[in-house]
Amino acid sequence: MLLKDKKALIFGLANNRSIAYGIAAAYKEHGARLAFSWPGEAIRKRVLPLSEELGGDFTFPCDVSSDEQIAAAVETVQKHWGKVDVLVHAVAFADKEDLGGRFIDTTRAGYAKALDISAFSLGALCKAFEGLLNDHASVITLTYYGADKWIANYNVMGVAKAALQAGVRYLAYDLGGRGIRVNALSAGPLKTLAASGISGFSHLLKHIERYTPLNKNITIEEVGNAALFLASDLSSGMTGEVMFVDAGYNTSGIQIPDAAPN
Ligand code: NAD
Ligand code: 0WE
Repeated sequence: MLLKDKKALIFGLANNRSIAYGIAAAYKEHGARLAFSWPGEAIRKRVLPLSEELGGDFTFPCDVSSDEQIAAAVETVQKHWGKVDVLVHAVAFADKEDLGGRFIDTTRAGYAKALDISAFSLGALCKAFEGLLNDHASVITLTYYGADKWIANYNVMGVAKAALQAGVRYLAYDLGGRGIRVNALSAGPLKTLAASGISGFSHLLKHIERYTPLNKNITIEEVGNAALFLASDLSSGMTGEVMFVDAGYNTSGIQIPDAAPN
């Protein structure tokens, strides 16, 4: 029981394939209490039964692009729980047309929206919930390798993830005084809602299976277990870090199709 009676706020649950679902399931297994946000009515309908299934204490509205909704969420969480031990940020969004074609064609509005929802929101949540976070609380966000290297079609999301990862380091410094830790998990590609309709996604999955040291794609359970480590005191010496759960893909240099098998 790594999180017995710890209160974990989860932003970014959409369905049972969500990374947030894998994380919540791992936390529940280790005794945590859970609460889930939803950004609008459509997702609320999906989140309610999932929260029920995972034994969540309550759900609450929170579109992270709204200061008012973030402020209202703080009120709600304060009312239900008072304090928070773990905050999981598993939220990203870019307009569909900005996840294909040339990065150079990203509009000012599209760029601002992607960076607002996917990167600025982490700091906004940290600031809003700072007063509710217990000493030694843990904040965890999700990122992707497209922050570090160009990946075809990831485009403005890569720029948003680079900003998110830099933000993790600054937030870790800001919040470190009370022992609050802020870390990111860089997950390999997963077929979630956020990956649906991305052109070339199946190709990406096949490529990973062929070229990662582990010759496989990762699962949301594996991300959940890494997020469990980051939420627990097992990781008390780590903050500002970006940790990979990618079957080793990021450690590779050039890939050769018919090289000797490992
Ligand atoms: P998902 O679609 O299940 O989750 C994305 C969540 O973001 C959804 O719950 C959605 O409601 C929420 N969201 C979008 N706009 C929002 C807003 N304005 N306010 C509040 N919530 C909003 O997909 P996922 O793959 O589980 O994504 C979770 C995180 O993991 C994202 O940050 C994503 O970038 C990251 N990630 C995904 C992969 C992958 O391949 N799927 C890989 C690495 C990192
Ligand atoms: O971070 C992501 C995806 C985030 C995402 C997905 C969508 C799809 C639906 C953000 N905004 C939207 N907007 C929508 O309208 N991933 C890491 C998954 C992903 O997305 C890709 C990838 C991978 C991997 C896009 C292109 C190439 C690879």
